[in-house]
Amino acid sequence: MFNSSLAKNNKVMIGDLSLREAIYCLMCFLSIMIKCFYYQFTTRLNLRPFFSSSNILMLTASFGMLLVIMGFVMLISNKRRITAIFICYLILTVLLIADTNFYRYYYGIITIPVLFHVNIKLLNSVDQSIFSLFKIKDLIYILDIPVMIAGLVMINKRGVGKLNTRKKVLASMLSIIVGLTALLATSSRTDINAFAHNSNYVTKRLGVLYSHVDATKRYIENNLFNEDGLSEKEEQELKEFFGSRQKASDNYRGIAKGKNLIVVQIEAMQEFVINRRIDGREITPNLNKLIKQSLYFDNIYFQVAGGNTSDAEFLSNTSLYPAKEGSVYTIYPENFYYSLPKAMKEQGYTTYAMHGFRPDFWNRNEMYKALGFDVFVSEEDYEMDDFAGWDGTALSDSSFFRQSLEKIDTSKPFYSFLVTLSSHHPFNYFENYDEFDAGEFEGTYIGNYIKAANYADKCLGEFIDNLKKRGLFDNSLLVLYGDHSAVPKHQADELMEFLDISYSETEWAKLQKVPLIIHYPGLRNGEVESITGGQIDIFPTIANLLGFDTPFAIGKDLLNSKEGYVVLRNGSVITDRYFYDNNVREIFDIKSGKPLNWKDYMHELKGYINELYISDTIIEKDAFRKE
Ligand code: GP9
Ligand code: MN
Repeated sequence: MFNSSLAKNNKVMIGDLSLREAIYCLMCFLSIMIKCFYYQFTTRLNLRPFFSSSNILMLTASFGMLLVIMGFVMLISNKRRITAIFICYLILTVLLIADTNFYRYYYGIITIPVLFHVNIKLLNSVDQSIFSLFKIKDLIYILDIPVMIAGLVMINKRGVGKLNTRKKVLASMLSIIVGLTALLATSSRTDINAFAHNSNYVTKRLGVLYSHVDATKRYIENNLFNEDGLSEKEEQELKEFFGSRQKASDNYRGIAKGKNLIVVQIEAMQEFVINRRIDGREITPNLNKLIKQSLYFDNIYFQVAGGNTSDAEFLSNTSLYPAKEGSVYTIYPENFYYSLPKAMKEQGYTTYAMHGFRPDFWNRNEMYKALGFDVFVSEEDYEMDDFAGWDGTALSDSSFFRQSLEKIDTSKPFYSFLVTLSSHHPFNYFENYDEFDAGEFEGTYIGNYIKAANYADKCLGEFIDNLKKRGLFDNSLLVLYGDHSAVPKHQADELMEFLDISYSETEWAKLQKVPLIIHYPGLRNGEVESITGGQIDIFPTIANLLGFDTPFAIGKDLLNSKEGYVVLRNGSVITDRYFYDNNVREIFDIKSGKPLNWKDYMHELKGYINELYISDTIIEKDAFRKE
């Protein structure tokens, strides 16, 4: 279509398109290609050298995707064609901006399940967090918009070339066929399904545009074409899975039987701040003190996905994995779950979920019912008398802990699940907090985080003192853990500098840990247990200490397991021996970081990753529901 050049009505023509129109299409095309390229590298999904074979594969697939999209636009009427191209360019630009910010916080692309909570999650309370992720260099996304608008106005004024229907269909088909060929050629070289499906792997290999298509395809397959209810095969698989679980020993069984259970999930508390000092000052003096009197697990990974805080709550209260995409709290609040609160209730405990924020956030009001909590104490029940963290309007952890203890009926056995909030990303609130001096890191992202962690630690100290005053400290099983990361990957350099280590994927993976502290008199208090585990192991570990079984937990009892391992939601696996990175399908020695031959571990890995499949089946098919 671009082969002959002649003048018609004072316009330079290329075939039947005006030269201006052709240049405009090309500019839109190139602009989106550059933005896609920028996305892949700013998210660190793709790494230098820019034109390595895997990056060329990704670029070819992105090129193919754009040709397919353009092919469809070509079919639009002559009058509207150029406007349609502009709209298409604009939608893709907005999508890429949204994808970039979303990725920096959630490590994934925006998918249909994610859109389920877009109204609450992205547009309301976390505005501050989301905008803080925008970087000056991201202006690359919008700088050309005025030029494109000017071009659109000019071309529309001067008139466009007229393609007859036959030529339009031909041009469209040509574009689609070339695009699909490029896509097929690249996707056939990418084994998307090997092991757990991982959207980031698809994004890395075939580009962000194609990964949206892939995610939507999967969503439709899973939701429209999947039969409801368990198939016989799936039922058998679940039976085999749960039937084959065996404990290695029976240590500490029932040591805290009949005692209260207090679980605190600490916002963004990562393991690396524990026992760390800046110029001699402890970042978390109260937690460090508690650790000396407790059993401390220092090798516990967070396993959250699109549901972030709510996923951590789900992991520790059900010992299932969070949903593949989006938040299980938002998508599956009507399922039947075997849960920690239900198990406690069966034993006569009153169960409380406590969080000083809006009850509808993360759909907690619905989900806490499904998990079986008797009482949900939310922002509506607290007196909003003190504020700290986030955007300055959230109830402070200090007030939250103080008021929470007043709301628990301690005359009867209880399980209280407390979820803190003050140390929430982006931590700017603590920039001027002068109770902790972050030294050379003052004013930096890490410095602000450390101050937030120090504030959270101070409130935890007050809480523990209060428990002691009320005689609850030695009379309760106390469990504390962090919910998820505080430092997104795009800030990895700052963290590495702070910790004085050099970056590698294995080192980064090893930093994705949260502290897990268990306190009860008679435990191995003062000891550090380094078995590899995750938040999914919290429920079975607690159950053992309280003296009951968890026949439907996927996690393991950390006090009675031989080998440590954790499966992350993206299909990566970390064990006491190695790190399998499912984003690149490579395996490394956990200590030295040296590459290993992953084929030697294939069988073992398949067994671990099967847990994701089992959990997804349970959740997607509501498999525990009896009726
Ligand atoms: C809000 C809080 C924050 O209630 O739990 O959630 P997050 O943004 O960390 O997922
Ligand atoms: Mn959180």
